[in-house]
Amino acid sequence: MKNAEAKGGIAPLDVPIIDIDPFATEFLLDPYPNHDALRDPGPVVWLSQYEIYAMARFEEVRSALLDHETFLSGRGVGLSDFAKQEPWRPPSLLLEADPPLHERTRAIMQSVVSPASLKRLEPVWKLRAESLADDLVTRGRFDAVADLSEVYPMLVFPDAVGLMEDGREHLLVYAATVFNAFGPQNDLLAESLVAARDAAVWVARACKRENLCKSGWGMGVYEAADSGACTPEEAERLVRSLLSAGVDTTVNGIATTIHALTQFPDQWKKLRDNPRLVRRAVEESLRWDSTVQTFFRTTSRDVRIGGVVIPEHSKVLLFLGAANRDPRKWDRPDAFDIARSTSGHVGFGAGIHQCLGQMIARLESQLILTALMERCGSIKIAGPVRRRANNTLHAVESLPVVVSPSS
Ligand code: QZP
Repeated sequence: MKNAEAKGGIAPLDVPIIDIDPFATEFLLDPYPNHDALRDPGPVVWLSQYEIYAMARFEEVRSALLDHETFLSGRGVGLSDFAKQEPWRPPSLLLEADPPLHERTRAIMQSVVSPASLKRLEPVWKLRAESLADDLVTRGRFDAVADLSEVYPMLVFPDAVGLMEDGREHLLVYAATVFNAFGPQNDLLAESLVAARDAAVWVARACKRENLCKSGWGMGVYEAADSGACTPEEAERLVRSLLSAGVDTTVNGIATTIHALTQFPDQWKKLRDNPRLVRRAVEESLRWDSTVQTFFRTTSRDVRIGGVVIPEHSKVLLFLGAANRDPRKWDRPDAFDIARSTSGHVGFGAGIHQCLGQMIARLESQLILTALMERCGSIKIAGPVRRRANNTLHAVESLPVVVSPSS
């Protein structure tokens, strides 16, 4: 048994048993060849390596996400069951919480990260996207990760939160650990925890009221505490959520969108012919290669799915990335098609925990992609594409490209 943490028990009789390890490096680098083996045997499968249940079909994944009373988040959304094991950091009051706590914290965050605040930020974010795209097109050849997807979110998001300037480079190291920690205690997590020691200290400091500037989202959370919506300690933890969730996700989402467009040049052309498709391109990228590939829930009761009863207190692994390519739901699921309807995709999750920052993610992605496509006639892969293994994110490490200026 690989996991000391899940202790799901012996294999149930009525569930297809799969011995694939979805947290093995080869799987993490390229999950797609394995998805049929997870989806086809049935709506629920048993992963023998971790002794847990899993679901990879669209219908069941989406239904589980919508049923937050049966599929709990409060015992952690990773493999580790907080009821049995101490979490690596104090639990998130948002992600790793159930109602009624979650209702209160979610409302606070939604009032802070508001559409109005995004509208105010948009003009500056647009200028920064345009100036970065100007530089990149002048260079002609660049790495769409190191020079673009890791750069643009860092040019806009930390300022919007109101973070101190010094040490912002810790954000990506910290987030990589947050996402590795949803998986098992494998080498990836162990190495990540060591690498992130300084980053965790920095993040803790950055979340303090005295280190946030007056007019950012971070201070907005403390002001909610001032008006009685939460305690100052809760505010600090909620600011940590912004730092945990807000950078690595968009970094990899933007890289993936560019990766997709380089692999499907007809779609790049279609986008340039009709720039209004940029919204759809971003959404289709999330469906086609979901940044967040997996998440867990814990059952609050015995629940019947298909012919299977998952017992109460079971960890269940949800394959968002597999659901988003389920042929039972999507026509030509493996085709990246920016004109298709992606309605219902679970790339941002679904239900009460659906991505709080999705409007931020969309805005960043759309602005940088628009700036790029306005300036580049073509964009082509110009070297080896490297993936970065992460227990949750389908991450890109290097994406060398060459662009031609638009004529
Ligand atoms: C990470 C937190 C895709 C999500 C799991 C990203 C995420 C959301 C929230 C937090 C962390 O609240 O710390």
